[in-house]
Amino acid sequence: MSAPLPELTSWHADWRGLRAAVLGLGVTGFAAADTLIELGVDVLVLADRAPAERAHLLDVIGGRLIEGAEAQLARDALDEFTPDVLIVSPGYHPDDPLLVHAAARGIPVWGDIDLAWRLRDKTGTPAEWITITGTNGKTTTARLTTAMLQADGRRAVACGNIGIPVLDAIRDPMGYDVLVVEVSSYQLHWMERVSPWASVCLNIADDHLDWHGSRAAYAAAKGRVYERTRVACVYNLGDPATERLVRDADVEEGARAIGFGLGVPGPSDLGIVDGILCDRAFLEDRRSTALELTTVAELHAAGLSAPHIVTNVLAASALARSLDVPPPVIRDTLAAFRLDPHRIEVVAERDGIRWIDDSKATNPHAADASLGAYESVVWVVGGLLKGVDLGELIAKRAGRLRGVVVLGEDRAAVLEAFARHAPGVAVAEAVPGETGAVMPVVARLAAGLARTGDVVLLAPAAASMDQFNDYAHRGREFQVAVRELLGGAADDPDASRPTPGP
Ligand code: UMA
Repeated sequence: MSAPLPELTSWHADWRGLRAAVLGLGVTGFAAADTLIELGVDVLVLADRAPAERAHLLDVIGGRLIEGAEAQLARDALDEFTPDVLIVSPGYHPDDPLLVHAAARGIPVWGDIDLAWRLRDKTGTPAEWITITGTNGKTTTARLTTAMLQADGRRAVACGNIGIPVLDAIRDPMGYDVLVVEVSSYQLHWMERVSPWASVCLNIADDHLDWHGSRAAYAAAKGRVYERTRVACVYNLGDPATERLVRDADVEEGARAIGFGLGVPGPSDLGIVDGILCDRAFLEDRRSTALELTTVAELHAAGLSAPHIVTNVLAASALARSLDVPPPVIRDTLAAFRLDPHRIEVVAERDGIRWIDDSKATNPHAADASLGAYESVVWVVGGLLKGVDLGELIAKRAGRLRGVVVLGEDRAAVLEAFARHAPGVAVAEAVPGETGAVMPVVARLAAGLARTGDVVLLAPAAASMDQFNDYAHRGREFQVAVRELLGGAADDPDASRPTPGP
């Protein structure tokens, strides 16, 4: 018999003999099963579909698997197994029949992040956690924060929704000083124990409404990032909803609210004064002085000067400053930092037309930030809309649009939205060619619409899985099509990065 559930709050507790069901065999499910088996727990994995390689590995390490979409079968397996606890992968909807069944049986459900929090003392002194969420910019902010901490000599790793399960990070034999945890709204839904050093919700806009059911439920999930924060709740001065979430959160005594924004910072904020990024939060005399972090000109040179990226830089700086990373280290880190591919990546410039791949803009909020960085745009938009309406965004940005190329499965809805909200804008529909490839069609249509001085911007405001494997695949196909259309080498794209607005 293991220790009772409430006592299982340490790697070194007695987990042996516990019975745990794990839902899902993706990245998370496998990490959970592997961890629990290492602790001597009896593990049963349930998944509608299980990748063959992971299923094999699970078998090798001694886990059992029930695979299949047959709900009754899964329920019977669960009943027979009589688990003490169920660990759920983030992709499962809370209304999933198995979760409902488990709830009816009174089986406690834990998310993988909470399980990792319980086990964080494996290698001795646990790492401090920084938690990062928001509709957009999570990954960039997590990478920036991690780079700043590493440059200051800390052992830090970005993990969580970024692709490395936190359960893998806490099991690293060398141990870490800081875990920079990117958390999705799905993971936040199940998060009840984590007590981070610092936390941030970068922004909130409509996304994943099909999963959460409503805007309010989505915002509530995001707000959980601030719960139990110990030192700094970092929020976006340009997005009042994030400040409300801080105010509503139950934080530890002494935790401070730290704002960031593109304007002049007040005391306790980070912001910009005359092109200089300043910290007025983490210094003794914050009433009358400020610390210089870097300049907008230096960010421009590093390709980090689009307004939404500058806000990510400010958020990451706040998180790093909460852990005392010195301003010169932040400055040097930013100068050397490069964004991941498919994030406002300049693909080519020809005849005064810039072609930009922001395939990572998978929702209207991200596309809005991208559109806002350019004056005259041929916008490549569409894909899987995930229950989100583009009307508001189209109406807001119609004045910047030279033309539009619409792609994706949900084309009809997008075309209809343009007809209603931007009737004067030229719209072309990209129907896949005979080979099934859509991006060559997109590139041709966009070239037909663009004029000198324009930007052709792939910022689809939608998910990619209707026509591509993921956003990276979509971006790659776009880049290949653009280069083929323009025929070989394009001009030096480095000279043409966007500059931030006011
Ligand atoms: N499964 C089912 N039925 C379901 C759902 C899942 O059988 O209804 C099973 C299958 O076995 C499948 C597995 O669960 O193979 C997949 O589980 P999952 O969807 O929870 O995904 P993981 O592979 O565990 O990856 C998850 C995150 N994915 C999602 O939340 C959808 C990854 O974020 C994250 O990197 C990883 O955990 C480690 O923390 C990806 C993501 O797309 C990048 N996130 C969304 C986003 O950023 O918008 C939220």
